[in-house]
Amino acid sequence: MSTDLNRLADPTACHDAVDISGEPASRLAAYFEKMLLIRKAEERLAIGRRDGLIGGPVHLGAGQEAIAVGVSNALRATDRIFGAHRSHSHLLAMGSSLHGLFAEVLGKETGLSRGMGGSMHLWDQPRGFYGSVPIVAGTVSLAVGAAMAARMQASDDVGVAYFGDGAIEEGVVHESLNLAKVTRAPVLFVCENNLFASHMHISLRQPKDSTARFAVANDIPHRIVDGNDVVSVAKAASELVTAARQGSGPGFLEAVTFRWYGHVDWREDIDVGVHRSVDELENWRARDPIKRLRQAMLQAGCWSDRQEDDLIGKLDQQVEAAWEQALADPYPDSSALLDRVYARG
Ligand SMILES: Cc1ncc(C[n+]2csc(CCOP(=O)(O)OP(=O)(O)O)c2C)c(N)n1
Ligand SMILES: [Mg+2]
Repeated sequence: MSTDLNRLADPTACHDAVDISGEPASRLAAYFEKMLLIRKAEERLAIGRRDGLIGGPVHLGAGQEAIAVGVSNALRATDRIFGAHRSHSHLLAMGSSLHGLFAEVLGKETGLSRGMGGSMHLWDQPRGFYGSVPIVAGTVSLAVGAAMAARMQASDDVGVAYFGDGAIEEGVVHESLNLAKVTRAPVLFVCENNLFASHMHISLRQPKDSTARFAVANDIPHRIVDGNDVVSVAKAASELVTAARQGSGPGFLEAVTFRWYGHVDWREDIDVGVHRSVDELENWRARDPIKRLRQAMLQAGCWSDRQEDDLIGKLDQQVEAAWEQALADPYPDSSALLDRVYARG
């Protein structure tokens, strides 16, 4: 397990095109489009924050798109998905509206949480996204509860908890793993191990760099994958989700990746601390999940520059239209400030 993790965490390794053998071209094109859409949305938000148009902090996930897109391939709108502070990708990968996300981040009435939540309080239950909160690990136990509820309701829906390598240091994650196992809750734990919690590298916080060892400790089946390889992520997620739907209990996916921006907002190096160097970042940029899929598709002859130009044109237009609309939308009325916060007598 450790050797595998070390290889995946090495920024100079795993630069090759992803292995797409046996994958239908239509599915690959869909992965590509979703990852590119998420990348462009994150870049748009980065610029909006830089230019002072966004009032609150944004935690951007550029570089990590393959995880949400690969995992979501195994999910459906009736599943119960929970995220955290860096969850734009989790939401968009389920097909949420760009406009709803942008409007929320801008604090507009038309936002997914009616402008009351911002980037870290996202919600889109009709698409399976039950919510995200900034409290690190705060939603992990909720995903277990939602999974238990799904089973009591005799459905084969699953709970999903996305969290980071930093969240694994919260006690509630260990309680959640334990409870999920003993109750055989149909939940997928997805640890996006980007090797950092804020500015601290995992080697300064943990005796070992794998988070999946806590799944082993709880006798939960796990996979450790290259989080910048959408096909590997999708295959592993599909196996674990299928088993959970069939009643085998929880699964744990550790996807190793890296975020391109700093911990929060648009600067790459705002929180560069120990162990995060410009060289390392450049190596991780070269491991771009979108570029590696593109390379494989071009080599296999199932993608062309022309198709890509058309797609880029379409997505740029979508992103700009959603952003302009969100900017023009109204803020909530101040009389609504306490609605949905405190019960009214
Ligand atoms: C309970 C709690 N403790 C501390 C924080 C401050 N905080 C916000 S994000 C973060 C780091 C989280 O790292 P990780 O889980 O690896 O997620 P990543 O930011 O890498 O995506 C911390 C310590 C918080 N929001 N909640
Ligand atoms: Mg992290």
